[in-house]
Amino acid sequence: MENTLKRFTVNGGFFGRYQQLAKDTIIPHQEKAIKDELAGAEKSHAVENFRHAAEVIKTGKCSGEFYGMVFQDSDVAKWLEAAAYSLALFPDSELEKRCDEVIDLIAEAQHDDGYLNTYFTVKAPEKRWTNLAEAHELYCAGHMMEAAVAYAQCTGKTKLLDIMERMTAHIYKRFVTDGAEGYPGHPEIELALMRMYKCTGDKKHLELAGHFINVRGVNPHYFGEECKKRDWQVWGLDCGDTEYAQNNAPVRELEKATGHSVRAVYLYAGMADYAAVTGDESLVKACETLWCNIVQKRMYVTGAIGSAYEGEAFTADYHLPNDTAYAETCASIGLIFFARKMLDLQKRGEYADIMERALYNCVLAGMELDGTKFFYVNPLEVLPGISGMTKTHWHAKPERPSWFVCACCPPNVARLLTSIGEYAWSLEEKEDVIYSHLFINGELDGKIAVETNFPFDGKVTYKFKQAVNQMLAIRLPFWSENTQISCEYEAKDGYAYIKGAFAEGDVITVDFDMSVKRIYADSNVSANNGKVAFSRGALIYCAEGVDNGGEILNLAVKKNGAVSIEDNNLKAEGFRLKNNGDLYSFNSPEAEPCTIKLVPYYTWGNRGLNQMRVWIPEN
Ligand code: FUB
Ligand code: ZN
Repeated sequence: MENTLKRFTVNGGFFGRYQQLAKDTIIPHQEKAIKDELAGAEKSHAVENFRHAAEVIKTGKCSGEFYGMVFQDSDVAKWLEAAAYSLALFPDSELEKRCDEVIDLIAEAQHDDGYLNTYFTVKAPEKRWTNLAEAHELYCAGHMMEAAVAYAQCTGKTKLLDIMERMTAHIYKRFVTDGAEGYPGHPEIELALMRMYKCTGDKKHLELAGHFINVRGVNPHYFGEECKKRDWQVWGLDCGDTEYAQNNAPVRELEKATGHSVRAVYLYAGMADYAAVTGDESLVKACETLWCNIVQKRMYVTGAIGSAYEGEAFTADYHLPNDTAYAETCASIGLIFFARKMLDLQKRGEYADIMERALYNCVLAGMELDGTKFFYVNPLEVLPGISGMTKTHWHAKPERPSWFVCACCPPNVARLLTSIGEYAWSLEEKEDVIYSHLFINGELDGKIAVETNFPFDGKVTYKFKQAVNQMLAIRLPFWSENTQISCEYEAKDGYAYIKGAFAEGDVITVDFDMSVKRIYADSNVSANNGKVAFSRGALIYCAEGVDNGGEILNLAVKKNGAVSIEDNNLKAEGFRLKNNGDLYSFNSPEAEPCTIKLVPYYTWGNRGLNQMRVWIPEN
């Protein structure tokens, strides 16, 4: 990982559009948001908080107030990280200057002892490190570490990295040298420290990542004990709920993905990364167990995770309600991080399959196609008048806002899209194999050009512009039951291994089977019994009211009926049930034949307030 950032250039195609959009629209939009320049949007104050903290450091006083979530700093960090990747893709001296100015401000907000956090500096200086359960100090530090690594790698500038090395040293002293008890309420720093370690080579960063992973859950009552020692709270979290906080047991003993879903997958990504670097077998086993629990029992067909608003959390195996789903965008991004780290551990196509599923469906649906509006929650069924309105469904908004009070998701999408090359390839020089996980138009090292119109077309061409001596392993996605490859290969664990050496001018053509698939859920998923979902390649489809006479609840798909493809949309034979007028009746409703139009799920909600459904009854 982290070696494809500058080595793979996305050229046009599906993600080329998204990366251009990131540069032209998403990053400027989010910069305006964190600088409170976005008219009509939720106030952020995130950059202003750093200005206030800098004033405190300079004068000991503050003329303003901290505003926002306790983790507001992380919005600035994630924006900076996305901007760093964008600068690597599209050099832009003006953007770089503005990033440098934000970094200067961050430097001014840092204490002499390395501590950095605007909430505590401005609002509660005497309360540092007293509320690990709720107050996100380690989470914010982790995000800023990730931004620092990205900024150094993309621009060569190390000022933010120096800042975060000092903050890391501060944290190391507290938790390792001085032996303070505790671990992060919201995991994130584990994966960030792994990035710090890989970037700086400083073994203390690795040791600190290992420390937080190893101590977690050894004392499952830590947050409860901490809570009793303090007289303040952020929002009154139940610190005894150890499943919510993934500290119910030492991490190697965890068997189910529980609690807050973003916290969970960030933790697992950190664990997998640490295991890949250290070769810790018991940790690998735990990661495999947790992975299987998620993808076999707790994941939506869109790659979304987290079934409940309450706690933004996983609930129980097979509990996957469609209309009340939480399915936070960040959680699917975290699942992608986890998948990518599992690929570092083991080259198994199933990890990349899930990465692809979460990316092309839940994550992309998290953003309006024009890049200026975002979903936090990504339900699989939406009914205006109920969704976003009733108490049970208020979280499941039918339309995307331009910013949020809690704005974790939008900059997370921005940093993922701008660093997509990291997820498309593994370049493992030692093993002599180049792995192609995702099918994205672009050029690797100026040596291999990938041409494709994926995800709409199943043809992918690998053209060798120079001689390549490594083996090429191309993922064989689970959805393609009949893949044609223009040369000999050996299939293993979901990859087609093609022997090098390749000469300049060599071309490999891959044709994936893009036939439409009907998907049925395990009958334990009560929400989906008797229903069908549709996919074509990586894309999951949904029905929207705007294409189907406004009303889609009364539609049913015909069993074994025809399905055709038109302009990347689907048309399925079906029925519309006639309403017989009574709430309950002894008469079975009449069914009129009709055609049901289905569009890719990631495009839903771009044409006004609208009903939407992924799982449709089948008769
Ligand atoms: O707590 C920080 C972030 O805010 C979480 O990851 C999201 O779920 C949201 O609660
Ligand atoms: Zn989020």
